[in-house]
Amino acid sequence: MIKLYQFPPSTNSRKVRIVLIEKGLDFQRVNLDLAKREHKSPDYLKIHPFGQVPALDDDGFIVYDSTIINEYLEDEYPYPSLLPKDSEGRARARLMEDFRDEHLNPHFTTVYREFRSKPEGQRDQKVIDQAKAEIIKCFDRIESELEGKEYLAGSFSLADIAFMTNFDLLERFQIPVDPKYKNMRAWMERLKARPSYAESAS
Ligand SMILES: N[C@@H](CCC(=O)N[C@@H](CS)C(=O)NCC(=O)O)C(=O)O
Repeated sequence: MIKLYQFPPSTNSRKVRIVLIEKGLDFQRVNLDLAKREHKSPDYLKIHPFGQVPALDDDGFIVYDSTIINEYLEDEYPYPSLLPKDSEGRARARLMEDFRDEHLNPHFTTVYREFRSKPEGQRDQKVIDQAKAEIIKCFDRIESELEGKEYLAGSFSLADIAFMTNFDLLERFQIPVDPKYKNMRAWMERLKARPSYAESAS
């Protein structure tokens, strides 16, 4: 039995949910409430030594960190494949996933924290605006990476899945994707139409 330790709104938890759904794997969701600091309990720290979500228990084998979990799932359950076959394509997928993890998602976390921890009126608008500007800067790279392609690494992959987890937040935080980003907008629609997008919402 696969168990996913997760916080439903966490984008990194959703990264793993989408992969499990795309691979048709049955799994049990074990929800932790970050607001109640359940991810720092002594029992959970035995599963994830840094007290973060997600973590995965596959029949007693425990692995944590969304990127490492998804690589594990790809190795252990290779069909359908979520990485290209060739080394160049695999490297490109991993580079784009890293771009989302390290250069895009942290700005969403900044905005999310302002929204979650403070009532409207007490939020630091300068911090929010700066983070939104950094998010919009990332669109140029996404747009050019998609030139002549349906997906970031050619075929649908772990790279696209990483970005899918942020689409809801673009709407929630009112960050428009300008019509000039034609490739990106078409790619977003393609990804949102996948059953795993709606099924992974929580
Ligand atoms: N690199 C890790 C990052 C995990 C992470 O930042 N998780 C957040 C939720 S999306 C979390 O657990 N935050 C609570 C904390 O760090 O105390 C991954 O991809 O799994």
